[in-house]
Formats: sequence, C-alpha cells, structure tokens
Amino acid sequence: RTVRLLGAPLDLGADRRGVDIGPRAIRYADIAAELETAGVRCTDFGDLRVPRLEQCETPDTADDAKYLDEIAGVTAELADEVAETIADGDVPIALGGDHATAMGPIRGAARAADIGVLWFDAHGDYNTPDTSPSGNVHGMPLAALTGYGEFDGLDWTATPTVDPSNTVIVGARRLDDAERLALEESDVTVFTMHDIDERGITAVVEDALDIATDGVDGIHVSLDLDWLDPTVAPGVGTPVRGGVDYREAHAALECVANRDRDAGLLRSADIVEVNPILDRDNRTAEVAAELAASLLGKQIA
Ligand code: DIR
Ligand code: MN
Ligand code: MN
Ligand code: MN
Repeated sequence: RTVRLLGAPLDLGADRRGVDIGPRAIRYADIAAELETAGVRCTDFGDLRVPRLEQCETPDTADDAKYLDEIAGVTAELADEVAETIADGDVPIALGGDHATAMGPIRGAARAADIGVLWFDAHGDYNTPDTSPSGNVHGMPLAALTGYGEFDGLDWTATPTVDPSNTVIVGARRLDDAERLALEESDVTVFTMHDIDERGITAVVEDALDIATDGVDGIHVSLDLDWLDPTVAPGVGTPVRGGVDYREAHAALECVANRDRDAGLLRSADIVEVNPILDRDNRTAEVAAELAASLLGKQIA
C-alpha cells in the first residue's frame, strides 16, 4: 500500500497562528520513515497553496464564519487531490492545518464511496455559523459535512456528505452549549472521555467502528491532536486537559488498523491542529507521525 501525503497549511479556520506550519513539522518528525515501519510506502505531493491571512480581507468582528470563502476554495482543491489519490489506488493523508482542513479529504473520499467518519477530538466541531461562539470555522466542519446548519455560500452543505448515523466523535470533553444540544438531537454518536474512563479505549473504539462502518464501504479517520492530553501533545491551539494518553491513542488507532486489515476500510485520513509554535521540541508532530504509523498497521512485534 502507498500513502500519499497532501500538505494543507491552512490556518484561516482558527485564531492561533502557527497551525499553518503543521505539515512541515510533521514531515520533520519523519512521518515518511514512520509509515515505512508500518510496511507502507510513502509519497509526498507537497503543500497546497493557501492564501496568507494578510492577503485576505479582514473579517468584521460580527462575522459568524470567518474566511469561509477562502476555506471553501482551499478544501475544494484538497477534495480533488484526495479523490485523485483514491482513484490511483493510494491512501491520502491530509496534513493540516486547522480542522477546517478535514472538509477537503472527507468530501473527496465521499465522491468514490459511501464512508463513515471517526472523529478523534476533544471538541465536537459541530458548531454552525449561527451557534459558533468564535466564528472560527475549525469548530464547524462536522456540522457542514453531516449537512447540519446553514452555511452561506457553501452549497454542498445542503445535503449530507456523510451520514450522521455513520459519524462518531471519540474523546469529547469540551462542547459548547448549543453544540451539545445540537449533537444530542442529531444522529451523530459522541463518545466522551467519561465513556473511555468507564469502558476503556478499545471497547469504545470497537463500538465506534461498528457504528461508523455500518452499511458503508469504508471510513475516513480525522485526527485532531488536541484529542490527546496536553502533557502528551502540547503543540495545539486549543488544549483541553483530561485527554487520552500516549498508550490509549496508539491502542485506539491499532483497533482501527486491525479492522482495516480484515476488511480494507481505510479510505483516507487527516492529521490536524499541530501548532509547532506552541509545541515543545516538536513532540506533538512526532506523536502525530507515530500515530499515523499505528493507523496504517504498525505493530509492536
Ligand atoms: C470551539 C473550539 N468549540 C469553537 N473548537 C475547536 O470555536 O467552535 N475545535 N478548538 O478543535
Ligand atoms: Mn477539531
Ligand atoms: Mn479539537
Ligand atoms: Mn444522538
């Protein structure tokens, strides 16, 4: 199997500058070598062009979805690259960038097949322009992708890109009030850190896989590094205490890899929210690279 890395240095979806350096930091952490230890080949298509913040018109303070047009443009291009990668028989991994990046690969993968989504994150990313407390689009991609809410100018959000009943958030521990209510009323499944504490990471991820794969052809894995505890992954824009530890993170992705080995499920992935400016010694990017290898089937022995 061959992985194709697609860099997406997108920082327009989040307030903290620095997440645009994420793709480079993950490459310096040698994700290619890590993936090779998993027995897969790795090619790198370089970075997508992303408009600089300074080139964009400054959103006014009341803007409820900042830089949405620019983000739509970048993620549309990324979707094309992902669809092309899958058509070539390779596995695309998009390197973000903030979590708005995920709109690209998920839309691209959903063109070729019905897919479920595993969303590893401290957050729900289920805000809409109407509910978002920040106006930051990285808090909204899962709503857009499941067809929830009004996104002015994003026509494709009128219909679900992925079925909410095949969409599973794992590791949530910080939801905004309106976001929490919307998730409760949705068919999206949310496994919180509380579920992981009570039942253990592997039981939760096995359930998540059952739900995400039910009646579809494959899955997309979206990995927000703030899913992990900030002691393990400090280089993220919105750290939240109480996340999964290093071993739980690997165990989770090994569960996905085991299921993939049996059923060939993994269509695409993204690794997002790595912010090297807030990191220490690039350790968050290193964890990201190692987790990518676990996802692609690296085994301890
Ligand atoms: C928050 C932050 N819920 C928002 N979301 C983050 O702005 O909508 N997602 N950080 O990863
Ligand atoms: Mn996120
Ligand atoms: Mn997050
Ligand atoms: Mn529900």
